[in-house]
Amino acid sequence: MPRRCKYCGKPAIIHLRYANLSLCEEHFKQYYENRIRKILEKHKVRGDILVAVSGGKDSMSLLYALKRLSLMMDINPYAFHINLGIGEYSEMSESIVRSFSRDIRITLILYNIKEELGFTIPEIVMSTKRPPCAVCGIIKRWIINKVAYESGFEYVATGHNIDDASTYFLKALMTQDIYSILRGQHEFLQPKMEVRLVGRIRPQFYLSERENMLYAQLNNIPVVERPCPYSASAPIHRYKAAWDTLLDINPISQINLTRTLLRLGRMINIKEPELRACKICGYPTESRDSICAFCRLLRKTTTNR
Ligand code: Q46
Ligand code: ZN
Ligand code: ZN
Repeated sequence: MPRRCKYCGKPAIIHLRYANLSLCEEHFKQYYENRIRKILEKHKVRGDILVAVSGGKDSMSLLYALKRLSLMMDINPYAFHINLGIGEYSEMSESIVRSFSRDIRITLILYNIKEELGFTIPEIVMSTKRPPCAVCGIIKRWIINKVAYESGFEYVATGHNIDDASTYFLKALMTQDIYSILRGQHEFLQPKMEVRLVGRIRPQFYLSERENMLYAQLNNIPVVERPCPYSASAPIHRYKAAWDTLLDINPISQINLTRTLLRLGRMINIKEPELRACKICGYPTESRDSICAFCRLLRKTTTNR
């Protein structure tokens, strides 16, 4: 027998096994936006929020949901996109983010790394010989924090989902990376403006890629169809694939693993690393020699040119 929506009895378009919940289109959209709203309310995030938008389904759905929520909450989302210089993938991403932000009337801040830093991601990868996604992650984190800080934002929202958080933990468990397990992945990180560190909120932390994709489809949100050419080689994607089997056995296993390890992290409560100002860029770093990972990468790129 076809499943029916728990709230109105109409034919369901999705069954969320982790919650044993069937929903029609209207109630799924409501459920999705409510989950985002609750995370913002829980952490008292309000006012201007810089939303890091890559053009993928997670961040584009986040931007749209925040725009809708801004009609009923005291939040004001701005879109932020970084053109990473990864060939056609970056050109398509920028164009989709540009047109979507314009369509839903959200101010877009654009950052082109070739123009601002003088190098594209492929160029930095070539000269440093480091794994592309590790390079890209360091560069993006630094840029997002710097632009948010200099533009006066207290919070940045990113499109991390439960697949990302649980895979981070799974990989850390499989590689005995105890420090990453205890440090965790969090739905919220407090701003520390005194050390130029902007707060982070991940409103889709407990939503899955599948839910984000469905929300995007139901709202006709455009997304970049082409994957980043580096994504297939990233080890994290291979760990992600392992969840298909585990979720089949236990549909709430991703959420449970994430919650368990976060709880463990709180119980053990490791000392927060001391942050120092990087002596090159002035942004915070944990590094003892006071040179942040971003400046180290850029220095290596310039030297190896
Ligand atoms: S853009 Fe950058 Fe991703 Fe491409 S290089 Fe890797 S991290 S896969 S989200
Ligand atoms: Zn319904
Ligand atoms: Zn630096």
